[in-house]
Amino acid sequence: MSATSPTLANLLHEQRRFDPPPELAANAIATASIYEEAARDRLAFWAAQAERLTWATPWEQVLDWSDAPFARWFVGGRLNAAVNCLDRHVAAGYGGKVAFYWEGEPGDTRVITYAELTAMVCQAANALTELGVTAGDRVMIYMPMIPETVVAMLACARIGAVHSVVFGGFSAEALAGRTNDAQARLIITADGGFRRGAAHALKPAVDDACAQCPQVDKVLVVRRTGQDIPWNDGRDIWWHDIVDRQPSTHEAQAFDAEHPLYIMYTSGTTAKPKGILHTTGGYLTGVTATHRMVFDLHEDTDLYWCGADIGWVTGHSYIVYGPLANRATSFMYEGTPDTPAKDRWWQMIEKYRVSILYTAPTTIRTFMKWGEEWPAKHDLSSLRVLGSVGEPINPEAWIWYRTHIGGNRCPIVDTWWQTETGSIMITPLPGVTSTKPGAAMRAFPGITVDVVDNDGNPVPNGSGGYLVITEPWPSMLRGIWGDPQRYIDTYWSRFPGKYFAGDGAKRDEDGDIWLLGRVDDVMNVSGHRISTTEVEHALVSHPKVAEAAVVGTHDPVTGQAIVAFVTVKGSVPADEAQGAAFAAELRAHVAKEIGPIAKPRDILITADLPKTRSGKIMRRLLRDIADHRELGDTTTLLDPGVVQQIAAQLAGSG
Ligand code: 6R9
Repeated sequence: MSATSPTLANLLHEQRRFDPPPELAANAIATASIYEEAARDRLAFWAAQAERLTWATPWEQVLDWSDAPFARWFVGGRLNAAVNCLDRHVAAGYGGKVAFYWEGEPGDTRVITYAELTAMVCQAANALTELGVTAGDRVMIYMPMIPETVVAMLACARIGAVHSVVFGGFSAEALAGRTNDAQARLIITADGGFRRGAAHALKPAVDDACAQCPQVDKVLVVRRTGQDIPWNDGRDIWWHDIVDRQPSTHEAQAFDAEHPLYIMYTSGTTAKPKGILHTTGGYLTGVTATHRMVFDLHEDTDLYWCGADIGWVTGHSYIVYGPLANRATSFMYEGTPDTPAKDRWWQMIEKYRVSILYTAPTTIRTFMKWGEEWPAKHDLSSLRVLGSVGEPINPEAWIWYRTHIGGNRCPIVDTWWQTETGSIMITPLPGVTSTKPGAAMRAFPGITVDVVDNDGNPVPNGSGGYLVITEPWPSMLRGIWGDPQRYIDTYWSRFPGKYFAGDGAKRDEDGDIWLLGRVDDVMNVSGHRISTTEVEHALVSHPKVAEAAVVGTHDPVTGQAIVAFVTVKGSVPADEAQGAAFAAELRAHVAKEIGPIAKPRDILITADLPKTRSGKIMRRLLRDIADHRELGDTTTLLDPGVVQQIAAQLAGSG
C-alpha cells in the first residue's frame, strides 16, 4: 500500500498495552464519559466546546451543511481570534501569566507574559493598519522560530487579514509560488535565524521571491541575527522602525465565524501545492478542545512544549492558537536539537520543567540514533504527557520514547491529523485510553472516522483499507484557496459524502485504528509532505535532465526518503566521479526549486525508465526496486530489461 507497509507485519503482532497512570486518570481533564456525551449529540458536544471561547455575537446554528461539502460552523457568530488568545485572559486577571518562555539557539532567552504579548500584537496590528493592510488581505510570513512570528500571525488575525506562513526552510521559488497564489502584497520576514550554530539568512530569499511577485510592495523585516542583508529602500521596512512606535492598545473588531483565518500551503499529488483555507470560529473551537483534552492541559501548572516549526500546521494549531486560547504557558525554542550538543532538548526540559512534550517520530528516531545517554544525563521527571505527530510511529520508537524520555511513566498520545483537518482527529486520551505502541487508537470525541474498502464499505475489524471522516467537523478546511473544484475532487469525490484523507489504515480486532501511511503519491519525509510530482518537476526543470521519476522509500530515521531516477539529455556522466558531481548538482537544484527538505537522498542516473506500453512511468516498480523488494508484475512493461539494469545499478551503488 505504501512504503511504510513493511512494518505492517510487526504491527499486527504488537500485543503490549499501557494503561493511563492512575494519578493522571484521577485528575484528567477528559474522562471516558466524554465519548458517550459526544456520541449522544455530536453538535451539542461541539457547541459546548465553542462556549469556552469568547464570542462578541452568539451563533444561531451550530452547523450548516446544506451546501456540502462546503461547511459553515457556528453560523451568525462573531469573534476575534486574537482576543480569544490574548485580551480575554488579560481581562480575567492573567496578564502577568507567562505565555512563552523562549530560548534562542545561541542561548539568549525571553519571557513574555500574556499582557506583554497582547501589547506586542496590538502594536503590530496598528503597524499593519498603517501599511494599508485591511480585513481579507493576505499576508505572507517567512520567519524563524522567534516570538515575533507568533506576534505577526496574531496581528493579522486581529485585523482580519489572512496569514500564510511559509516554512523558513522553503526556497525563494516556493515562497514566490505561494505568494502569487495568495496574491499577497506584504511579506513579513527576518534578516535570518540561528540554526546549527550559525546565523542563516532569510531576507535574500524574500528578495529573490519578490523579483517574481510584482504585486508585493512592502517587506517588513524583523532584526534577529544582525547579519548584513540587501536592502530595498522603497519596499523594505524594519519591524522595529514601524512597530515600536505604535500605541500598545488596539480596538479589535469581531469577525464572522467563517471569516478566513489563514491559508497553509501543503503538497498534494500534483506539482502545485494546495492553499488549505481555515476560518475562525470552528478552527479555534477544534484546536482549543483538542489541545486541552489530548494533552490533559492543566493550564495553571503545566509547561507545554510543541517542538514543531510554526511554518507547519502543527505549529499553527499547537504552538499558537490552541495553547494561547487555552491560556497555557508554553516553551518555544529557535534552533536545532544538537546545538551545541545532542542533549539540548533534554537540558531545556530540565531547566524549564517542561511537563508536556509534543514532537514527531522522525525526531524521536534521530534521538534514538544519538543514543539514550543524552537524555539520561538530565532530570526529565517534570514530564507528564508525551505526544507524537506527523507520520506513523513505529513501535520501537514509541517504546524508546516512553522508556527513555517518559521514564516509563508518561502516557504517549499518537495523534493523527492533517493540515486539512486543522486539529487532532484520531488519538488516545491520556487519562482514559489503554494505549498500544504504534496505534492512534480512536477518533477524538465528536469526530467520526471509518476505514473503508475500495467501494466505500466499512471494513470489518482485523482488516485494512482507506481512512475516511464521515461527518463534517468544526476545524475542517473550508476549501482550497482559489480552487473550489479541486477541493471537491481531492477530498469528497473518491467516496461520495465522505472525506478522503489519502491515508491507509487498519482496524485491529478491538476496532482500534493503526495508520499505515499515504496511499497516494505524497511522500512523508521527516513528517513533511512532499509530492513525488513536485520533485519530478524540479528535476526536469534542470537543463540536463530529460525525464525523472521520484518515489518514496523506507528510511530508518526520516520515515521515508526520496529516491530519484533520472535520464539525461546528451551524454551521460563518463565515470563515477562525474556521476556523483552531477547528482550533487541536481540535489542542489531541487533545494533551490523547493527547499533542502525535498533533496533526494539517492539519485540514480539511468539509461531509461520502466514504462508501460502507453508510456506511463511505472513508479510502483521503481518503488519495489528502491525498497529492495521482490519485483511485482512486469508484463505490461515496454522493455522489461530496463528494470534489471536499474536494479543492478542500485545494487552496485550500495
Ligand atoms: C499534522 C500533520 C498529514 C499526513 C497525514 C498522514 C501523516 C500525521 C500522523 C500521520 C500516522 C500519525 N500523519 N500524523 N500518520 N500517524 N499520528 O502532520 O499534517 O503535514 O498535513 O501531514 O501526515 O499521512 O495524511 P500534514
